[in-house]
Amino acid sequence: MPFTLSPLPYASNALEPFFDQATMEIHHGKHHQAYVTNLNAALAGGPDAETPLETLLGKISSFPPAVRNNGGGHWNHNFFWQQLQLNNGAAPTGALAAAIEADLGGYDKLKEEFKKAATTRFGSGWAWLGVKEGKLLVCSSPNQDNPLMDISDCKCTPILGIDVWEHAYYLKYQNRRPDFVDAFWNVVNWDVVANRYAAAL
Ligand code: MN3
Repeated sequence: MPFTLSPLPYASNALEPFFDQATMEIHHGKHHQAYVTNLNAALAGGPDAETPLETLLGKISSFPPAVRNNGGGHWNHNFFWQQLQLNNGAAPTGALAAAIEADLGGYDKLKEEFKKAATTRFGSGWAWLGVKEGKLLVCSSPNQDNPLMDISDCKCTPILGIDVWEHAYYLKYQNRRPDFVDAFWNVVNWDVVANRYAAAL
């Protein structure tokens, strides 16, 4: 079984009150675990059971939907957990802040564009902040697709992502996806995002 669920890098109540403990525990322990279990089942016995996940995503068009959905689900959730930390409303700083200003018109514009991408994604999916040819961009993808997939229409190196599946917010925010997106800015670990940005350049 090559793929495993890593523990959250903080306590499940560490992001209260913005991301509630019950949602975090179900989201990580049940939803993310299911992607891992189903990805391993989909690859079991085949030639790609040991292939690195990012390699699979880069040629995902050659795999059945179970690999696309669960491989995307596993990668996306790892990416999501790692970038979260209670930040007391802090804004990005340094080179990342300068790039947000230059490429997107500032942090308020980033929040506006990101919210638009997250709330207009019909059904389930993700919104992303990514780097393409040295510039920041905002986009979204359906289901568990992501910008690393060869089939993606928002191909880039993602540095920040939000899960807008109802399972990510329904217990606390019910149908209010826009409120969940607003709350998200209180739990972004900007050091992680800045490091991803530097690595993407
Ligand atoms: Mn999810």
